[in-house]
Amino acid sequence: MTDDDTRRDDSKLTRSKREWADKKRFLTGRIARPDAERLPPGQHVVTNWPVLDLGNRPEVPRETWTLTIDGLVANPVTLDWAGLMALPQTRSISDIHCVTSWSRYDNAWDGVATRDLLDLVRPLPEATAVTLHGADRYDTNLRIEDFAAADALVAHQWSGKPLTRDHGGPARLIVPHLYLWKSAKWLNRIEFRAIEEPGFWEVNGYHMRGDPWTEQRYED
Ligand SMILES: Nc1nc2c(c(=O)[nH]1)N[C@H]1C(S)=C(S)[C@@H](COP(=O)(O)O)O[C@H]1N2
Ligand SMILES: [Mo]
Repeated sequence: MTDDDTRRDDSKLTRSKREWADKKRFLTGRIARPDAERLPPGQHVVTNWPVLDLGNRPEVPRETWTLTIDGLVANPVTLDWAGLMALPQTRSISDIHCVTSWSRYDNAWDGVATRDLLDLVRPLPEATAVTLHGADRYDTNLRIEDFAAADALVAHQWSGKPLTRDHGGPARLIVPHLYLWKSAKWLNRIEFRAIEEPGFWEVNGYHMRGDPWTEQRYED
């Protein structure tokens, strides 16, 4: 990357951040946590990476993969693989917390930050939520400010290698600050909505938001 490129990226990021600050949107109120408080309540650390899903793991080749971003946005798009790769690429290291009680530290993700996707599609003012759709017909809901978290991304690599089919490759969502069921695998559609509609697990009793720090596991 040349100095010119660096400057251009910085100014673009600065511009987006200023716009969000102006709109007072996407403020998640997260604070940095000391290492001793790294593990949310009721969780234990694993070093393997369990596979969890509905059992139907679709084979989606990169050649035919698409991601549609539509609903309440000014500029709906359907990206193919080249289109995803042409967007700014982000590396982000984060912990995973699964509602079934395991956490896995220091996962290195490469992909496209959800903030860069927001810049591209420009949600309309009435958009307050997104539904994420997987190619296995799974879906899950997020508030727009959770989707827009600084470390959330559409990930296509884990530990520097292409994301495997079992873990949702070629591309999945990663929203590190919520339980992992929010992170849709085999992601093929992001739908912006005015009203937050519960997804697959949310209809089946899981919490609408899923914050591990306050143990939002199931709705009462
Ligand atoms: N498309 C899709 N995404 C999904 C699921 C699924 O069944 N289908 N399961 C969710 C659940 S419940 C969990 S715990 C995580 C598991 O991700 P992993 O298999 O990579 O650990 O994926 C989430 N994303
Ligand atoms: Mo899960």
